[in-house]
Parts: sequence; C-alpha cells; structure tokens
Amino acid sequence: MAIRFVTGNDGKVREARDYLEGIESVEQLAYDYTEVQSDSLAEIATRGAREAFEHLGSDEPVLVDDAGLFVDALGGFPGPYSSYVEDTVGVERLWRLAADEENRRAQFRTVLAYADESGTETFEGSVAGTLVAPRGEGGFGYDPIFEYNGQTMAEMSTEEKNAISHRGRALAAFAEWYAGRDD
Ligand code: ITT
Ligand code: NA
Repeated sequence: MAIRFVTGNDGKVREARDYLEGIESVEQLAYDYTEVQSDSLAEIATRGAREAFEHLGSDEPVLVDDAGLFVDALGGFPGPYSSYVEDTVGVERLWRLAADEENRRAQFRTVLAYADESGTETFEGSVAGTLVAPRGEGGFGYDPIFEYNGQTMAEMSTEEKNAISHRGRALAAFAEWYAGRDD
C-alpha cells in the first residue's frame, strides 16, 4: 500500500523515495496540517500525522516529517522555527550569524511520524556537523551551509546524503519497523 507523504517539500520526498525504493511507493500529498506551536519536533510531527490521516480518510497510511537545524552557539536556534527562519532571514544570513561564533557546531534533527488506522509511530534521526559558507548545488534548505566529513550536504548525491543524514537515519529506523510490523 502506497504511503502518502504529507509535505510541501519536494526534497524530503526525493530522499524518502530514494531510500524506500523497493520497499514501498511514496506519493507526495500537499495537505496543510496544523503546525502546533511546540519546541518538540516529535509533537509537531505526531499531531500533524494524526490530523492528516483522520482528515484525508481512506486507509492509506500517512507520513509527516518535521525537521530543524540546531546551532550550538545560538542555543539551538532556529530549531523548530527553521522553516520560518529560512523564509524570513534566509540561509545566507543564518550562516553569517554563525560565522561570528567560534563554535560552529550544529545538528540536523528530524522526526518522521507514520499514522495508520492502528496508531502513530515516530522515528528520529540526527546528524552533527559544522556550519560553513554556502557550497554546492544539490539538496535543499540549509544543506549548502552544513558540512559533514568535508562535504556540504548540497555537495552530496541524494544517496550519499541519505547514508549519513538525519532523515536517512530516521528512514532506516522506519524501514526496519515497517518491514517487521504485522498486518
Ligand atoms: P513541510 O513542513 O511541508 O514538510 P518544510 O520545508 O516546511 O516542509 P520543515 O518544517 O520540517 O519542512 O523544515 C524545517 C526547515 O528545515 C525548512 O527550512 C527546511 O528547508 C529545512 N530542512 C529540513 N530538512 C532539511 C535537510 O535535510 N537539509 C536542509 N534543510 C532542511
Ligand atoms: Na513545515
């Protein structure tokens, strides 16, 4: 049964399709679930997946992904507000904020929430890296300023990014659970 990935972000869908190829097909669905005000990616993703599943009807499961960039020297900012900050401040100016700091460590985190008629499950992934001046044409969002092992995520192929990224790790946990569930 196809999984409906509820997101407006094509990059997330490309990564999920690449990872889940041969396991399950992924359809992108634009439904604007309520993004609750919360510091917790898990809470945002869980409530979003539940709401989307109930609202959309049919028995096809849904997947929601709530992600953020957490900059150590900025107290974890922009974190759960990463989407808003990308749209307002932008990636380049966030880099300039971090460039003033000695400590340029940051983490990407994501929570995938899967909802079907039997409930909701969450899968988390994170990756630690270093913020750098923008490089690379691939990926999306903050990828050009996030360096891992000498490469920015925008310099990686989808497959390379999935092998080390927050989303790749969450997709790995999801795929393992999905293969073993009984229905
Ligand atoms: P949906 O909510 O519709 O899924 P979104 O892009 O708003 O799409 P998020 O709220 O989860 O998704 O994303 C938070 C921000 O973090 C947003 O600016 C993304 O571009 C960025 N982001 C998420 N995952 C990323 C990744 O793997 N690499 C770079 N930036 C990422
Ligand atoms: Na969002």
